[in-house]
Amino acid sequence: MFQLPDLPYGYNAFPETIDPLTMEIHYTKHHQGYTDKLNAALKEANISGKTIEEILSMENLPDAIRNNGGGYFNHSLYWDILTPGGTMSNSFKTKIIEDFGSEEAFMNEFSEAGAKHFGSGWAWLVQDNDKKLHIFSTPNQDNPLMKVAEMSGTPILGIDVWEHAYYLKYQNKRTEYLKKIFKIINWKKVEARMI
Ligand code: MN3
Repeated sequence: MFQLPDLPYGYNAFPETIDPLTMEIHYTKHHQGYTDKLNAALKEANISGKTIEEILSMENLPDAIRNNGGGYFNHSLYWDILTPGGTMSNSFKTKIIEDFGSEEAFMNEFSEAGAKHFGSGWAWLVQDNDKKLHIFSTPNQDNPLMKVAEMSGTPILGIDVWEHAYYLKYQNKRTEYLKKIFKIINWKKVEARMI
């Protein structure tokens, strides 16, 4: 059984970026819903004793596990890598410059991946087996651990671009949400997820 992870902060942790009502609904309804439905789908499929990473990287995932397991993992990552006023370490900045040219180019490419993604989905920063970082987006609750993803690897940063993540505060302005959320990324945690 998977449990909804505790939020590392209160609903009012970043009111300038994520309004408390959006965070509360997103966490207590959406994330909780994916968690409950994942547990039900795993029971149905007789799967137990595996980590969420092991489950999501299986071949031919049933839709209910793909969607709800993705929702469970993706939101757990999302809440974990936010913090008020995060800054990048020099070593992480160096890695970003090495793989994207500059910090600005990285931010632009990431924002564009999120902004241009059609419909619901996620924007990702992923590390491949050669330790190089890549940016891409996935539809719905898919993620880079899944065989269906256009590129697989270790997800180290994931940003939710479903409308439920930003619509109350930003309405249709997804780009504004992406710009603001970059100011509350916990870069130390992102860096710690690198392989
Ligand atoms: Mn969401």
